[in-house]
Amino acid sequence: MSDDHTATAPPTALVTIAARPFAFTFPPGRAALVIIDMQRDFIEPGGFGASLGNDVSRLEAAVAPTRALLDAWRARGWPVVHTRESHAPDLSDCPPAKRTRGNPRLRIGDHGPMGRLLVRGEPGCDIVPALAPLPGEVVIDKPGKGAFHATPLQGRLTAFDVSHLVFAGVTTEVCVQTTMREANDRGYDSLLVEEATASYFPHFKDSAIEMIVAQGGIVGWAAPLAAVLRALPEPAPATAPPPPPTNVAPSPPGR
Ligand code: TIU
Repeated sequence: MSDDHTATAPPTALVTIAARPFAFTFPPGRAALVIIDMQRDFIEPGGFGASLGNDVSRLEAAVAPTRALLDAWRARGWPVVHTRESHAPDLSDCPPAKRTRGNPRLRIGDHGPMGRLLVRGEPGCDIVPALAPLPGEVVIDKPGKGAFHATPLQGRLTAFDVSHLVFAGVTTEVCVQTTMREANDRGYDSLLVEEATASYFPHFKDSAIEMIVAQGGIVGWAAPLAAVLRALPEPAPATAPPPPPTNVAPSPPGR
């Protein structure tokens, strides 16, 4: 037995995050990081969020913490899912009730400074550069607020053999909370990382987190970023290059 209590835990040990309302525990690799709608249309001026009259500068604070999570998941080779709230160019997947509600400056599909609002392929629909998906990462285009509605998300999670979801993204009380509720009803345990989510209304963010963790985690868990990062096992070392063959004599110097 070793006396070295700082030794790295074996890779099969459960990950245990100090969270509310109690510890969030998952087998390594079986928690997907789900990043909700970190799109220019919500975070930058001139997009969909601004068209609704919101102060979009409030969302920027979630970008760097989300990047820290993304780096941590990528370093461990764990599953990452990005979502985009988006519609087909002909808006065939946008219910009229969604497009016509209220009195925004611009509606979904209208032309703004970053292209047509919330339309796939337009610059505003892209994920912000700091969080751009890497080739091979799952990107789910979702016509609703929830990421399970009318998307292949559940099948992709099943293919990853995922049992737990760790959430980041915007906005806390709209697309993040809706997706966490959908996930809860589908049997996933979900954790929201507090600094990695934001709302145009800070008190809505706080209230949404309280709603999620209340009643013994009626929807899920919440934890600060530091508690998540602290709990993760060390990433596996990069695969070393193969050693040089030993049965070949080295060339003499000067040849
Ligand atoms: N308006 C608002 O707060 N959110 C959305 O419309 N979509 C997402 O939350 N992604």
